Amino acid sequence: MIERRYTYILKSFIIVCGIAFLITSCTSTESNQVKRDLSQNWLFKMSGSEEAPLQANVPGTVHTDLLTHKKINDPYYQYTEDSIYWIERKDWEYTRVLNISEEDIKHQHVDLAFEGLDTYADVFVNNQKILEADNMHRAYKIDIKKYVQSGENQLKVVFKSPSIIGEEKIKNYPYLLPTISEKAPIGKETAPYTRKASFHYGWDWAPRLATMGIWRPVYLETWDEANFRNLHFTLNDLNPQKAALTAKFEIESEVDGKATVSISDQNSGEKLVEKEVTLQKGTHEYAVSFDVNQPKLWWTNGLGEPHLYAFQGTFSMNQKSTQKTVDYGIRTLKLVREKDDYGTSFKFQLNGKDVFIKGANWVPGDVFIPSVTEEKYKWLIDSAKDANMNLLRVWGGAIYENDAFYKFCNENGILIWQDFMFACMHYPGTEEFLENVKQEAIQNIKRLRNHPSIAMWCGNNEIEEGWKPWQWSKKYQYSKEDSTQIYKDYEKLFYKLLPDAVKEYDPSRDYWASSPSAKPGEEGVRYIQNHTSGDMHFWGVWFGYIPFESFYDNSGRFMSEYGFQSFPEMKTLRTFATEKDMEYNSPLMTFRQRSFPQNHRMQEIMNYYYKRPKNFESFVYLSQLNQAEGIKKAIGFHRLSKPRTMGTIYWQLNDVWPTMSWSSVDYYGNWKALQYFTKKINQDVVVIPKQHKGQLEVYVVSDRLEKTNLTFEYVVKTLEGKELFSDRVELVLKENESRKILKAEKVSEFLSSRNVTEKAQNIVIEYFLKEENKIVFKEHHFLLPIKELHLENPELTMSWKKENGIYSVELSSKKFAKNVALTSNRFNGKFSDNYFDMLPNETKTIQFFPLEKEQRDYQPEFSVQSVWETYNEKK
Ligand code: BMA
Repeated sequence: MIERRYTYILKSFIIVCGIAFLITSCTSTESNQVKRDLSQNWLFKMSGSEEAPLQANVPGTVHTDLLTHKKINDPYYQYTEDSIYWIERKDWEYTRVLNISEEDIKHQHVDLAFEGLDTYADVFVNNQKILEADNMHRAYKIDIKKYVQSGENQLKVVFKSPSIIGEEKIKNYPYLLPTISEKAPIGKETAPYTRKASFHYGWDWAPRLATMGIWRPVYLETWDEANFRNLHFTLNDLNPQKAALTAKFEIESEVDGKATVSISDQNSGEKLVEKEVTLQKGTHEYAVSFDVNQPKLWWTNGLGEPHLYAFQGTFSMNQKSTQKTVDYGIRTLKLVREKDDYGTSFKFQLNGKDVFIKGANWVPGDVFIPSVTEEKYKWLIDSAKDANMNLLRVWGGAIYENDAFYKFCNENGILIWQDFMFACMHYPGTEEFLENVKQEAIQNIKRLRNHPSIAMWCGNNEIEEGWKPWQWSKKYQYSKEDSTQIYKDYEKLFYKLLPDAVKEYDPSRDYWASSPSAKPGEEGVRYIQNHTSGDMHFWGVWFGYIPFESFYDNSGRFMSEYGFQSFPEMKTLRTFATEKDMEYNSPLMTFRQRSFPQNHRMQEIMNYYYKRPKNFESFVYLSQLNQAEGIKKAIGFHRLSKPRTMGTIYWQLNDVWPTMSWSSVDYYGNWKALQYFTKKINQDVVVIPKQHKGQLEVYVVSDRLEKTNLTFEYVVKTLEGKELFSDRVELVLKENESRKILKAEKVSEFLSSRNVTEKAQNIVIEYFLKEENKIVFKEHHFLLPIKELHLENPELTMSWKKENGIYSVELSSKKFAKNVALTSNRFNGKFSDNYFDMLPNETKTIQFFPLEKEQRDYQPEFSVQSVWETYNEKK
């Protein structure tokens, strides 16, 4: 008995120190709250099935559990998606034995906690129902003390079909709610009624795989007298000498009594403050203020170090203590919307400085969210950082992300535009629905508000846009009354409930009702996105059949979405397609494409700029290059348009499954051409040529917060490498400046005024920025579409070696080579550079970084191509 007890205390001690809480050290005092992870030993089966239950993974999903037992084919392979639709029409049971010790039962509280249940889940302890969960975005905690006894107890979670329940809800609602993107006919679109990641019902980049499961950790927590529920830091005042902060301890207490709260800095070991507090029965907050001297600030990627303090809060009562540690960044951040020469600004000010935002929209790393490993989060956020981004937008049709996501963003200086989980549809306005959403909002605000990376909260994605410009009211033929009611319900949620929750639980952060919108709160005009106010989604280039140059006519104050699709590389395609599927418009590739302009759209725009590719492999390469060139034009134009435009985030960084899409990093983590182009165009000082409507302008742009001395140099050359003209200008750029440096009313005049008689087909202009005689930026510019250039066989050669665990690939070209691209044929990963031009007789060494470390000992295989090979057979 004594031995058992000792093992138990030891186990608890280890768990408290390591697993669930973010505790970085333990004091010698006992903890009042003991957590026990319950992710092991689960079994699952279809409800009503006679078959023996099978081992399940928790956190996990029904689909991935079925796959593990080979009960279904790979959901991402070919057409499997449709053949496994039946899974979401069934109910599923997850069970495990819950061992409760004599010691557990002695505690005043035995809480069963689910951090996430997807979605309609009835939870039973010893066959007594203790919970009916109906919101994937909420955590649930229930005191089960009265339902358990010492020894073995039965825990069961029954997941009910989200679409069958959804269809019931449709029947019970007075009218259909408008929605787009769900893969279901009108009348069967259930997403608006269910608080589940909307993209699970199908989206224009996602399959319909409406899974179920215990998708986040589950644990047991025993405690007595008092529970340290939440710790919240706020910054009250900041100057170079001192940051004045308040820490609020949320304590649930059974008793009135004395307790101590303290804050220490885990990095320096210094105790910053300690205070005795008088606890009152119930759940209350206890505040303690403290200062940090000579504070080190948190800065975004590119502007400085994202310094993090490890503040540990300790709550002690009756010789027992509980700790929580928070990685906290000291910074001020606000969204500035004030009248200016162009309308109303939309810019983020970090530590008092205007920051030009460069980033992308983020979707989950997998349809089956529990499958996203920490390594995958890290890889993707490192990819954002490497591409010189400083913001990701957590888009509203998916999930409030996992803690790992925020942690990596904090550490890498990546800001987050955090949507609430509402996108492209209207929602019920019932009391019940609103109360559910209120709890969801409060919980998620409280979970996320300490992260320095979170820049602001946004109510929804594209609902204001849907209501007016997309004319949902007409599409669903609502009566005047229903239409009025739907919009009233919209306002209740996005102009009252959510902003009130932000005001109460995270008052220092800004709230923006909908992305895009122009003037939230101003009756009558708020929904129309425009160029003078608010944020803007510009989709003309993909949906509107217009070329990339139209980005130049469509920039607003902050570009929060725009994009163009490409295919992922062949290695990725081969994971879901067979050789006979390898055509851009084959039945499989058409099935896979969920956006209405279809794969043809890629081909069509590609034809403006490139010669017809000789085969599918060349098409895939060109699709990526074409996407990269197009989005580069957009980013470049947004950047040179500062201070009118103060942010550019394209759609989308990553993928939820292997497919063709707007992403710049594919499902397996391989960088597409766009990611390499983004890395370059996002550098802090750049040259941006803009050639539009026959006119040429060249800009130098700096995102630095200090004055910069640069030399701008340009060289006009033939493709054979002969210099025809060169010039240079010394520059002193102000902080955050965009300066026009060259201009030609007519592109042809650019050459003639420099006495260049060579034909534009044979011309490349090289732009350089030099700082202290070092090249800090280099760019090629062609005056004609690439298909009109006089390219010759570059005779590329390649060899590779491995030294000290690093792969380097050596490349050489005999002639000018346009957009030389390396592909790793076996291993996923990224190169130090890719899709670059090579001058005649140039050699270049490129490194390859495989994604999975354990693959380092295998032999990779690389291949290389450039534009010339897309329409010529190699000789
Ligand atoms: C945006 C997003 C998504 C969508 C994407 C591509 O507007 O908000 O809803 O997937 O466009 O169409």
